[in-house]
Amino acid sequence: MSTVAEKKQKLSVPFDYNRYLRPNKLPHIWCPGCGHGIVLKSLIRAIDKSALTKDQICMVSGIGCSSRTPGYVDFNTFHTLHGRALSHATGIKLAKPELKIIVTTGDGDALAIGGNHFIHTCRRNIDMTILVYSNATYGMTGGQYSPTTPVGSMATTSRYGNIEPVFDCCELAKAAGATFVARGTAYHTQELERILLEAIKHRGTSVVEILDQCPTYYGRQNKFKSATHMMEVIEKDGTVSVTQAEKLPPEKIKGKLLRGILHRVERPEYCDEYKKLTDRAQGK
Ligand SMILES: Cc1ncc(C[n+]2csc(CCOP(=O)(O)OP(=O)(O)O)c2C)c(N)n1
Ligand code: SF4
Repeated sequence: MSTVAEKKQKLSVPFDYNRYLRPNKLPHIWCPGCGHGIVLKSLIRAIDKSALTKDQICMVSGIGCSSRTPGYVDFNTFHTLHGRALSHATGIKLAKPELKIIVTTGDGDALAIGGNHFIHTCRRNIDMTILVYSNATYGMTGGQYSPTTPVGSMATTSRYGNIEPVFDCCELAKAAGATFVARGTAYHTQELERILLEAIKHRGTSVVEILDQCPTYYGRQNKFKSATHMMEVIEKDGTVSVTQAEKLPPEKIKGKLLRGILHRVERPEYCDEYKKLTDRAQGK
């Protein structure tokens, strides 16, 4: 057990993110105030706590601002096609089941063009961690509405307000068969770190929806004053933790999204079943 003085000294040593980054790929492309970099810091701290080595991890993405993440980290990485991160990740996992696969994908990448891959990955329960960066917009291509853009919101493609209802990413993942489902935000960084660590440790498909902000498009188009204003309204005031929600009356949680681990069950994992099948076919 460490003493109070030892704990204080530990806290005063800044965490060395550079150990996990590729300095020659920096600076990154993200705009000032974008949530994607904040999420990356929580993710790196979670990976550090997981005891996985850098070589044991393969980070895969599609295309989008959030999908640029694998370019900046010193793991095995694969930047693929828009909406196809999960099909590539599935192939990598089947070829090298010993790797820990972490997919970074936007709400557009995962739930619009990649929606089909998303539900079938969850259905198979293949061992990978999918982080859906949910900023309610297509950031990279100029702020078109996405499947998580709230009704009434402005976007490049909805000048009079979006009329399409949103996908609840977590409910979708759960219904499709994911065995670990959680939601965090870029505002609650320490909580996000804890959620990501649990998601990484889980065997099976783990999905974490992360509410983060695109001040450049969603923020400006919807008259938010700043990135911090977005974080306060959408991520802090717009959510409530599952533990808090249990103690609050229904009127206090109405209209808010739940944060925390929302679903965790055990179910046969795809690579294990595939190995059994190939062994059987080979008469082993
Ligand atoms: C097949 C294909 N269709 C469309 C595009 C254009 N495109 C690139 S990124 C993107 C959307 C990105 O939005 P999201 O996945 O939510 O990520 P964000 O940029 O918001 O982090 C689109 C439509 C593409 N690159 N390839
Ligand atoms: S356009 Fe939006 S999502 Fe893309 S880097 Fe800028 S703030 Fe982030």
